[in-house]
Amino acid sequence: MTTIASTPYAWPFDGDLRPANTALIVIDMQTDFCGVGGYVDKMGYDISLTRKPIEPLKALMAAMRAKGYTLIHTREGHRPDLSDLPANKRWRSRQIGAGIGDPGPCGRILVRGEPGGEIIPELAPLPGEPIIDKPGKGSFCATDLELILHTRGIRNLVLTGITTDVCVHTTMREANDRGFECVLLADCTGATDPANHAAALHMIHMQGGVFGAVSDSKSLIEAL
Ligand code: C5J
Repeated sequence: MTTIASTPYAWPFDGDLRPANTALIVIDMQTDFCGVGGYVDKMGYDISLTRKPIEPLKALMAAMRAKGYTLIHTREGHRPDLSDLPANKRWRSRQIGAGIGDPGPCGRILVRGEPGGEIIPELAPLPGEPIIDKPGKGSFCATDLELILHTRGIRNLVLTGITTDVCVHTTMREANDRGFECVLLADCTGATDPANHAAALHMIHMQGGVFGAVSDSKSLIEAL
């Protein structure tokens, strides 16, 4: 029986935490979301907030790799022909001066294969670690993530990356509805607005852990 220090309950609920049934999901640690000249920077948000998780994530990824856990990375982005970009998503991004598909300092904004779409070198995936390219906020929508998790026998998910209130939360909700047991690590996530980060963590605590639990990298590494 292994659980980690987490709230509102000790995670995972049944104490069955093993490398064979648990994956670390690292969401959208791309230049577009935390690099100079990327999408978030172009929108005028403070990228120091979305860069906060980098150092804790480095340590966590090393610890989980050393213990044989599965690591899965995601990237938000669109096909170069933009055939998977809804018109309203493009229109809204243009309202804030960072039109998806338009040229920017890191190549076409939020387009697959462009420099801005790459995962930052500090957190680069190792060969063999799956990378999920997703067109939306959730990592399950229009991807093969669920199939990969089932194929590997994974049922516990450790959720990290950016942004807490958007892609990380959407993925946690999607995963919870599919029966996965989820924990979000507060120090390994970040949002473009600190109040939204705090609210996203608070929401998880409702209803006995409405989408799962909240912990931090230190607690998980200790338990490993
Ligand atoms: C957003 C994300 N915020 N990775 N994407 O558009 O959270």
